Amino acid sequence: MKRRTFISGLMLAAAAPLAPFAAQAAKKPVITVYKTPTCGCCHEWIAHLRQHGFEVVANDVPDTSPYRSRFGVPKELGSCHTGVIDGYALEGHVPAADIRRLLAERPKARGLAVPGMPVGSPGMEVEGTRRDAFDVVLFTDDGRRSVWQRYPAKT
Ligand SMILES: [Cu+2]
Repeated sequence: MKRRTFISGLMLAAAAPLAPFAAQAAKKPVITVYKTPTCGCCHEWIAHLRQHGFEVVANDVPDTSPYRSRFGVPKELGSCHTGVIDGYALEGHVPAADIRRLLAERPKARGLAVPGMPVGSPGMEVEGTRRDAFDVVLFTDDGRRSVWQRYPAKT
């Protein structure tokens, strides 16, 4: 009898802190995106993010460059759209997996960028065309850059 009470007490203690975690897991991380209304590949990138469990709030703007400045994305890392999640900037066609890792590891950085618009990056797939090699770049406010993830060309 005594042992039984002890065990159920333990189970209660274990179950209690799980509740807020479950609530957090059910809440999808939200990415706010700034793009131009005519950008088709931006739209495809957003679809990729949604497929991979992100919630996306998309804003059509006449020009995305003010948002790059606002979120600290260097000009030379620029692409066709700018997103932001939890204070991190996301520039261009950054794969969902790399954003997940960013949120898990939380490096001291301004954000991630896939400069330009590499063919074969998420949202830039062209049917019948191979993927170009591209890097996801981690960048900081003080100008440091490092390769967060390397994607080799794929035939
Ligand atoms: Cu694009």
